[in-house]
Amino acid sequence: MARRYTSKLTWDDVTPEHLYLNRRQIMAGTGALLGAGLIGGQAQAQDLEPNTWEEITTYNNYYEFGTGKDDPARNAHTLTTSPWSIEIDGMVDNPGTYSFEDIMDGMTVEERIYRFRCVEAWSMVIPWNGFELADLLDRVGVQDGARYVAFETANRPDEMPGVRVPVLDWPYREGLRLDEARHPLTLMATGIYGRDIPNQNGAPIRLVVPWKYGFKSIKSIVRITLTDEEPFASWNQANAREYGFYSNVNPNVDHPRWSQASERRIGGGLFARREPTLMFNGYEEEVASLYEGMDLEANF
Ligand SMILES: Nc1nc2c(c(=O)[nH]1)N[C@H]1C(S)=C(S)[C@@H](COP(=O)(O)O)O[C@H]1N2
Ligand SMILES: [Mo]
Repeated sequence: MARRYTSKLTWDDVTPEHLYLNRRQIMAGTGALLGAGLIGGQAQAQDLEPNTWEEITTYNNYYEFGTGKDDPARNAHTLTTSPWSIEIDGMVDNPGTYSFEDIMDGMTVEERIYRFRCVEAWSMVIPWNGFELADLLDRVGVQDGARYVAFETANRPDEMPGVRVPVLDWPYREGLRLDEARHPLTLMATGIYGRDIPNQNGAPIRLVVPWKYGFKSIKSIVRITLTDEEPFASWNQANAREYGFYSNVNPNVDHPRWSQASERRIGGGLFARREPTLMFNGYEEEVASLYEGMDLEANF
């Protein structure tokens, strides 16, 4: 069901220009790409071939609906996503409970094809529809002194069979530093392939932070809090040795139990392949400056 804010932009209109150029280069044929320096571009272009709707919506992590990859697609239909509202509180000028419709009103919804990298070393490419989180933060007015943004997922035992099991300390919560939250790549997603986001992917609204491992991209958000303290983050709290607060994709820092140097692209059948994992999931040019001077092995 299309909503009135659904964008009519095409992929080429919104894909970051250097990625778009890589797409064009590969379509022009591989012969011209064999010079050193363009090989990386070629790999990036291949990475941006989107996964199918079927793959994106049937292979999920959403522990509120079970821990199996196929559990969310089977179980998440019980989640009521309309009406929906988000409580925005903490260090903001205009705290309050905002309906989904209020939030969407006047927002510029774009289509963005992002690489997605799960900490479990699989990946997809997903065409999201969404707006920049920075636009929402500007609307509510972030107060001086705020340094972090905390997010919370709905916690509904009646609708979410998974929260009756203490796999995590529910509700699912995540956090970003304010500059990460304000980065133009950070999206509040409401759609996939131009359709409303399906429940298993985090309906009606979820975060997408493409340079971080998938678990930072929290689903079905009901609360956003501006704070001056590092927020509670579910996986970090569950196992701080394995999951850091930052969780930036980094092929040089292994998970204690497996390598992060490569990833398995979901789908593709006969063409299924492992690909090298890129620093910051391929968004290094855009986001590396956020972490200048930080030890990324200590702050993983
Ligand atoms: N509320 C909530 N958000 C969540 C999760 C979850 O279990 N609960 N799983 C995370 C993990 S580990 C991943 S890999 C992504 C998966 O997003 P997708 O199913 O849309 O691909 O969602 C993230 N957001
Ligand atoms: Mo994940």
